[in-house]
Amino acid sequence: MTIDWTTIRQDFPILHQEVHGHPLIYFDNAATSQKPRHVIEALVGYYERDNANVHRGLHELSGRATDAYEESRRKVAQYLGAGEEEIIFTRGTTEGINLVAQSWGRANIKMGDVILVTEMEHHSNLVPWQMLALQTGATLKHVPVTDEGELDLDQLDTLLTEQVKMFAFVHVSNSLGTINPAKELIARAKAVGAVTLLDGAQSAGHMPVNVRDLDCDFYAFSGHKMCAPTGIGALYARGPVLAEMPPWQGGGEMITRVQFESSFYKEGPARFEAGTPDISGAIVLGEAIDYLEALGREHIFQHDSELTAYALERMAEIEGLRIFGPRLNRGSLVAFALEGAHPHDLTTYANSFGLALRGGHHCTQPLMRKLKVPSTTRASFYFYNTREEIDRMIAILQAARTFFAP
Ligand code: C6P
Repeated sequence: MTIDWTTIRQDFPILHQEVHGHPLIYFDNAATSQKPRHVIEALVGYYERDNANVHRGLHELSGRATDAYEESRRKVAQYLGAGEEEIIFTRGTTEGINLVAQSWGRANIKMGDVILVTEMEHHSNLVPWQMLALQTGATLKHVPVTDEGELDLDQLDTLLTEQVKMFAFVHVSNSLGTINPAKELIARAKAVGAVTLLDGAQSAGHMPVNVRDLDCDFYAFSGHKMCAPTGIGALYARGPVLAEMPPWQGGGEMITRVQFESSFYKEGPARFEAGTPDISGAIVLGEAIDYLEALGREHIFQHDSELTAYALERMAEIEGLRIFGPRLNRGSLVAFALEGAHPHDLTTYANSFGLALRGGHHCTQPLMRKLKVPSTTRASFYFYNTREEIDRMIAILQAARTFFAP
């Protein structure tokens, strides 16, 4: 199947505008992706036709909203190769990981246990485990990152002991682009009896992901990084693990019977979806999945990889530009530093030419310390970006080199 990516670009109304007198180049896709018309119209259509609360009313609209909400759960399950009873709707990756830490974690982690993460984790996959370690007396350890920006797998044998009860790590690093060998790491964790959580924030919308094949216990992702709105995401929890998890938030819809003294909880995902959920978000996440599936994640991955390889090749032409992360086998983002330019100043400079980059620590402060930089500038791509946009970025960075020359 040959995809005409320039036609696909027409599906994204926001991309066709000028910023500061220049055509917008949106290279901040790792922070959030843009939304195709199909998704925007589905959101409007839901509010114009079907809006009602789910699982509550016995009227027509409530029935429609409930059916669409549950249909979307089936789509997420299929997208990840999971069962629909294993998919919990969340606000996004951050909430999914906090749910696991506070529900599974408080029930299973005790004093003396080890929670293992890596040095390249986003704060979302670090702070919730720090909180759990403080609550339980467990110890938090991390797998170091090599100078090439990959996990130091030689250290893993020493770190992965039988004390490790949870190994939580990022699938694709948002600061380095590294694609971690998830399947191998999960197998090694299982061999010592550890439960595994994969932070899928940067992988879910960019590559084929099958949780059964990966064999992880948990996989968390955010809809807004894969063409859906902000405020919705999902957590995959392996059936037998989910069945043993206590609720973490109490309220409506997660109970079967409530008395003053105590309550009885529902089974399955409903136990973890207290209160009115983001109904429209969940439904539209299903629409975004349809959109991505029609393109094919293997095609998206291939296109994004070619763009990234081209960006790396062209960026090598710029003197004084340091690129972070591995050369090969990386996700569709490039973080860099330009000699003499603070990342925030460089990002502001780029913005004056309509180029949206991200400058900052990208919520990976421990990694920044390892790299010995306060922050970096990052360009992150998605399937609607073009080589021509990369050429324009190169011209802007070349001009920046002169502008910021020490
Ligand atoms: N990274 C970035 O610009 P939420 O905020 O819950 O949707 O996703 C959090 C998150 C977790 N893990 C990884 C690997 C991530 O990249 C992110 C979000 C954004 O890189 C915002 S800091």
